[in-house]
Amino acid sequence: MKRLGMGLVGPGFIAAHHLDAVRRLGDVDIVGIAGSSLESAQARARDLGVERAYANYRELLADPAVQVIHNTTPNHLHREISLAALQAGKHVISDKPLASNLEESRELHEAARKAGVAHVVTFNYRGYPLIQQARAMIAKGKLGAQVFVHGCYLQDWLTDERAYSWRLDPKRGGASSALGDIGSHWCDLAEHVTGARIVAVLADLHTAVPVREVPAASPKAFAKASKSAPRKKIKIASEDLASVLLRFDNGARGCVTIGQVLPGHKNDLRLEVSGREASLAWRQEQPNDLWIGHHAQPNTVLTRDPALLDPAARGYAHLPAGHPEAWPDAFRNLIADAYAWIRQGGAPAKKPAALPTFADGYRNSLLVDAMLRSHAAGGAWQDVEDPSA
Ligand code: SOE
Repeated sequence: MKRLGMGLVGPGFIAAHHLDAVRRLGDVDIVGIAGSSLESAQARARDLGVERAYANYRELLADPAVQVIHNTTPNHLHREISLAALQAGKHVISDKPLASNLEESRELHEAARKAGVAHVVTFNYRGYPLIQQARAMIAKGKLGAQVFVHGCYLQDWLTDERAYSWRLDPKRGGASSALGDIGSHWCDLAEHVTGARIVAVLADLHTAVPVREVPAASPKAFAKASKSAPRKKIKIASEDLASVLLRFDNGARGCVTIGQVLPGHKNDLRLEVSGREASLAWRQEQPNDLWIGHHAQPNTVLTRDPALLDPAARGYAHLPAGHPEAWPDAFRNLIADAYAWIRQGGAPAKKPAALPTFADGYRNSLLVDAMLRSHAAGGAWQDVEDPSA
């Protein structure tokens, strides 16, 4: 098979995982990485074992050896870089959220549609085998009519007031903070698994840590606050906590809690769907188990075992039962689907069913926007705009 060439823009925590996933594919060359300067790109390239460094993303786009761009920059740079990559005819894999706000997201979605290339957003939690199992079971009607969809996405890495991230700065993080960073994952997963759409939301947003002592340099996600770094106090207006009620187009009701200041919760994404016949519950920190709840018979736990999975989910499990698969494996599954689509030229009809695109990224921005509007309206129900309706 002809090898493909990829290049990456962006220095953060997630860049290493993009490269790791690509290396595991075995048939894609990592051509190089671009940064905000040649020096920073060279330092990062050395750390990550990448041969070539580019002073900026334009040089990377100009390299004919690169067919695929991974955009792992902070949110405020997504629009400019992804647009330029699409215009250069490159396939694009962008981190979530797709862009800083709804307007930029719409623009990227439209540009991707016209570009005729593959366009992917890293809603990577779709890549778990038991998420695909839950989706397949629901599609086959195993739960009966859906009644309630609930869950949370809770983290604690912003608990300490000395912790800071560009995500809290609206100029770099965009219109929302916790909602865009991790609420986006939960909403995407809830719609992907249920096959239903959220049509209305009622949101209560809150900033539990309204003043932070900001270090001179912005740390990466999950980095511990250093005691000695010079700091200044700044006011924070972005939400670090959110409670949202949901209405789905199939009549189901729902609720979700999002927070990044909740001690003890590391990467605690949970999703539960209850129907009239059965319930399913899945937890990101124990991703190899799917709980199946019943009313009139004993509950069960389906442990990830390729032999027991629905055919639609089996391809996402790579090890026999009892050999846990986790976050990097789910991420790799998403990247494998992305490259399968890229090898088909990004033809819409050839997209793997589980793969999230710029259309899903735009859809997600519509949801987050409705939550921001609901909070701004004092907690009133807001419809989620549906451009296809
Ligand atoms: C930080 O909150 C973060 O790294 C998110 O940005 C990722 O999308 C999530 O997968 C893990 O947490």
